Amino acid sequence: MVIASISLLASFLAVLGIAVVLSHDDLTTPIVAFAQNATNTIGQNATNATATTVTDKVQVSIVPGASTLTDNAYSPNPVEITIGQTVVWTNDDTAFHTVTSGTVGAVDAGQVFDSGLAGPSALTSKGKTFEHTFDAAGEYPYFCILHPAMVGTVIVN
Ligand SMILES: [Cu+2]
Repeated sequence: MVIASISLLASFLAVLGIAVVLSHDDLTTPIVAFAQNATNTIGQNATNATATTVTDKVQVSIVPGASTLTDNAYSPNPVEITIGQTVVWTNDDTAFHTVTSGTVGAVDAGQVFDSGLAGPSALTSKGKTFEHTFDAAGEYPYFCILHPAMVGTVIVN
């Protein structure tokens, strides 16, 4: 009953903004809380660093029904970026597509970048992504191997 009364009194004083230290053990509580805040701050900084990286990525969608579209199959098109940025293509269609550098039938097609017809970067189904980082200025035409009418351009400034 006495302990309960002390707790009640402490609560009442706490409301008034008066700190009451009931025992030595209570002194450790604020120290632990401070340590947790420090950890959280470090964690948030790490998250911010990741967020900065994300802004260096520019999204391009392979739109639904892309197979029968031409220069509207990739959106936006053209996509304009700056040197060092990464274009991330996402297949938002249900069909299999590619993102292949160059022009249809050119000997150097696919040499700069190519999501390909097999392997982990292949845009075989909806939701799959392929990315390429551009380190030199210029205009980069690209197309879909499976639907050669699908064409796009990346402009790197
Ligand atoms: Cu295609």
